[in-house]
Amino acid sequence: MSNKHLTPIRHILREQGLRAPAIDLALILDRVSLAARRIARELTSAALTGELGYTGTTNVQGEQVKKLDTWANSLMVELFGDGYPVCTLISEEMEQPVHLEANCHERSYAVLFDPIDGSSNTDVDGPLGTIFAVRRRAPRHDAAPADILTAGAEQVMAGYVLYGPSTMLIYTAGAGVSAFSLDRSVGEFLLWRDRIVMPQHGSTYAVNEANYNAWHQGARNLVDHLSSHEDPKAHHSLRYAGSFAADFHRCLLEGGIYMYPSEVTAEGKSSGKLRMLYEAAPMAMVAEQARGRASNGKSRILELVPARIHERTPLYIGSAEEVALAERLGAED
Ligand code: P6P
Repeated sequence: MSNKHLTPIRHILREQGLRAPAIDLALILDRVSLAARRIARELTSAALTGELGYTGTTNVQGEQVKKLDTWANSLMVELFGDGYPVCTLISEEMEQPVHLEANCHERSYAVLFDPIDGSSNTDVDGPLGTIFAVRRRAPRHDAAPADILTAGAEQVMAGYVLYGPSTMLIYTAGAGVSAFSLDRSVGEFLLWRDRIVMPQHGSTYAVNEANYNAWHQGARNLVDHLSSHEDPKAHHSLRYAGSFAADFHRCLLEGGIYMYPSEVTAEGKSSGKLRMLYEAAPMAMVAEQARGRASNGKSRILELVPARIHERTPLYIGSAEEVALAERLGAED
């Protein structure tokens, strides 16, 4: 059977070894796919429709909110509003979860997402992403997210959309990583790569080096090592897109590492920037399903249990060798 006509829905319905019933995941992936196509269309016309720029508000993260952040978040809430079997939505743009009691059934799910990843790129036509995770809700749950605050290993599906020269949708449901490219002529995502395996090492690293002086010494040692010309085999080039989805996509296909080290304050405290539930954990599932790794500098991301829905973490993610090097050099010490 030819793969070139496989859409995400047809693809997941063929998958074996999933972590939840295929029909449930297909219904959810259908909504994610539709959101991605609507966002892709909006991004291409935003400059002409006045949808660029800021709303003038700040989100729960304390970040200035772009018009496209708000628009994309509202779209996701709307699409999942009648989105059985999803009853709970958690977003970077919403302080509290949205709970849709009417969608609570024997099998209910939460979708956790960053609707527009890389917002600093919206007004300069840079790459952007949407990152999503799917977790199954406990049998007897209510609006409180206690049963969602578990290790990332509990995710049943995760992935991201990359809005670049093309629009790509990448997902995993525990049976490997698959990538779909949007055929704009028919408005469908079609299978591009199946069972993607991340190279064990790469030749690029992605980090905002402007924060170098605020990092732990271990993170500085790591970047000094990767950027050193002493050992040509160890040397990596810096590629930093300002969008986690874009930088991670390069690691997935060509190897390498993306990192966002914690920054140490004057009081000696440190915390990361990336949010665990809807940035680090979903991408960690994709990375591990492609034989890559994801760490907070000390521990496997998918073993960490967040205490709050917007909890942040330091992050080192990508090829197994580079992430192991980050841990070996004590990046967060
Ligand atoms: P900085 C976007 O807000 C994001 O979460 C990632 O997509 C991106 O890699 C990072 O933050 C950019 O942060 O501090 O380098 O602008």
